[in-house]
Amino acid sequence: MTLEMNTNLPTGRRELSGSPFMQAARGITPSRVPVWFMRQAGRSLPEYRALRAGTQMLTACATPDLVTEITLQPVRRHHVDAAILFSDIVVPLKAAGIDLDIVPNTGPVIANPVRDAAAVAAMPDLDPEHVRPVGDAVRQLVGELGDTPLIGFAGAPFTLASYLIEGGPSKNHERTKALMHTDPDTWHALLGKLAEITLTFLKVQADAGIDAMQLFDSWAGCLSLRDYREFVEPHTRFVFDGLADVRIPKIHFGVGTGELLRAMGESGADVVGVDWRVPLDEAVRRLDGRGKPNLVQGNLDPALLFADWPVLQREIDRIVAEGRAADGHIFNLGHGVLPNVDPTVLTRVVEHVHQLGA
Ligand code: 1CP
Repeated sequence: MTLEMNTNLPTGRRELSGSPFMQAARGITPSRVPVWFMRQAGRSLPEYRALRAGTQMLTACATPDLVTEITLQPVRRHHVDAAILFSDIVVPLKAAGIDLDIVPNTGPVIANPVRDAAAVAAMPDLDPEHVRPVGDAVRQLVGELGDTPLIGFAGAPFTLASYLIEGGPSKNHERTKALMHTDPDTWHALLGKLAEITLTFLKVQADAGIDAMQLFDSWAGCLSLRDYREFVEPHTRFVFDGLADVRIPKIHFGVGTGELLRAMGESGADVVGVDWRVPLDEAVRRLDGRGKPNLVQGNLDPALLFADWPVLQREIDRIVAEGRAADGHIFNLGHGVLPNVDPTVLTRVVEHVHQLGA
């Protein structure tokens, strides 16, 4: 089954009909199984560490030449089937005027966490002008990528809310869940604002020419299905609904989302990212019957990149075989590349997936 809605490309966008990534993301049998890696740019690459030396993460994200070069590095090195824009999920929050920083070895840290109705009311909106450097980087990249598609991305409202409420990375998301249940009005007001910011950020990238997009709800897997449906899904759906006219493949991903796969697959995305906990054929069973193709992305455990090659090869073979249950499979990890992985292993994974054929 093909995703007809995605074959009507807006004028001006690159066609890329021969790209295995675009084919699989549209439910068309690709010439080979496409592969890219979440966090393929970044600390696993010595050329990235050299380029980033002395430049703050958020400064790098606002410098189009740096974004372009860092985005291209893993494409040149690993011959992956897609590039992902080098940026971060907190970039639009910072650009809107929220006081935050990305602290090395920690992650995003928010100066004034958002924990009550007054703080939500005071939150700024995102003007597309605020993220102009991101659009500039996308325009530069589509000119340099040749036949390789560019994936844009954003953080989903829930995952962004967790950083804003907790003030930084969190293991248990306790303040987030407490606010959600104690003060649902404030919760929905916050997620509504974040959904607007996310939509604006993705529209800027779409207008600049990205070929696909991924909405990261990395931490949604900490929620029950009931809470996800009530407190999160309407806001995620608002984002996808707002992009309905942007006819490029939309991927939706989170970690530990086995119980949520169906709901995530009903929120407006075309492709569902799966972590390593659920085999892809089982993920397809959970998604099936939505009246649209079952398109999946994943799901090699990033820790297994540290295993011996024969072990890793068996895992790749298993995942590609299980992926054949889907109408389209994009090979990826089940979460991001870990920083101290040997990058030559990543190149070898790409070669092996490509050798396995269509
Ligand atoms: O190559 C690529 O994949 C693009 C780069 C990329 C992406 C897709 C970065 C660069 N960040 C992201 C998205 C992102 N950022 C997510 C969603 C993806 C995921 O689940 O991994 C999340 C949750 C964040 C938040 C974030 N930013 C963290 C995680 C903290 C936590 O809660 O555990 C961290 C460490 C950052 C900083 C960051 N983002 C990116 C890089 C290369 C870095 C490290 C920079 C530095 O420390 O200087």
